[in-house]
Amino acid sequence: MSGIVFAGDLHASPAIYTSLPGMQGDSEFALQQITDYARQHDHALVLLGDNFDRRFPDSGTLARVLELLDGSDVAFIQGQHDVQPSISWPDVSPYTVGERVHLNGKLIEWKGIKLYGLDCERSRDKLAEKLKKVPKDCEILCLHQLIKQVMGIEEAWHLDIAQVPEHVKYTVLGDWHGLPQNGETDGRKWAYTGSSTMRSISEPTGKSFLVAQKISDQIGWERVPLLTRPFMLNDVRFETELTTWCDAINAAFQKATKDALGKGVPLQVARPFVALRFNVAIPGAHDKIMAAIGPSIEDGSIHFHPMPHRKFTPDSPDYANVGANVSAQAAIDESIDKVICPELHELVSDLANAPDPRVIAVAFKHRHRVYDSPLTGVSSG
Ligand SMILES: [Mn+2]
Repeated sequence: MSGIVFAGDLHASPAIYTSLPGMQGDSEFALQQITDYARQHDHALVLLGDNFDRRFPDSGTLARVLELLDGSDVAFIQGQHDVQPSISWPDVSPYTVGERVHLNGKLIEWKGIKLYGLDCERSRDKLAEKLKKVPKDCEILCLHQLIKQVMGIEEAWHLDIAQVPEHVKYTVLGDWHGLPQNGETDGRKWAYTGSSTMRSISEPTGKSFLVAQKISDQIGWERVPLLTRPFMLNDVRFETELTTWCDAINAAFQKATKDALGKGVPLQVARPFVALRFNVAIPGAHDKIMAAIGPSIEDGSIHFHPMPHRKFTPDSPDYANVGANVSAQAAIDESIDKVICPELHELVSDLANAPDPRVIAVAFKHRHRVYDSPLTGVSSG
């Protein structure tokens, strides 16, 4: 049974990070997997915006994307990254094989499913107006928006999903790069695909796309994982940890590369992205790291992103030598700044060190007149 593949935030571009121009091929490999899957299953494809990383993509990226899309029926909306007021990028090829539909304000029926879409709209008022015009028979609405139900913070969202007309069965959205999310709000079902490639170190590394199929008048959904570049993020706070990391990193990244190649990831994308957050107070940290992995960076076996941790300043070199068996007090000193938060530091230290922490809690409550706490039955006296 053929259906529709929905993929979001491809951000097609040669390289992901400007600081690592040699790390290439991630978005192309993601699109390759998506279009291969669509063709193998005779699915149509919907791209949910930010299909290109820039409003003016480089010609090589544009050519490769058009080549990969060729042969599939593709509908798309535009995100804030790739929006063009006149002709949109997936539309520029005059030799397209397969249908190509810019879904902004259009209703189409593919694979028995009625789809409607809107380009990214950052004005809440304008978006609300546009949503009123969603046709009555639209089954899946495609948007590129951050919704209230996921963002939480008032300033961060553009759409309350409750604004989507009730007759819409499903809303599928791009724009959210975080963990895939879906839910139901006031009877409206919605889902984010999540981004197809990593754009920031803070994103989750697992990527996926969604597939909708209509079976006996019901739309069923499936989430399909994408293969991605191995990502290795480590934290090194003490000298002993750095030594361990330096001893183990080469074997670890070689295994990650081998595993990725075994799953069918091309060599260019199988080379791990290694990020290391390390304490700058560790003596000779940079030299030790480079002695361990310098040659592997040099020959392109890994892409290295150093993250010197400046919270630990050289004025406090003792942190580097606390060792692996760190005491509770040392951990507290490290996590809570004694100068900035003296009261919190004192409370947590007292709680950790007291034979009976309840005594500290009671004393604290009295001192701060927190008499109505629901936590205990301690009398305010
Ligand atoms: Mn995006």
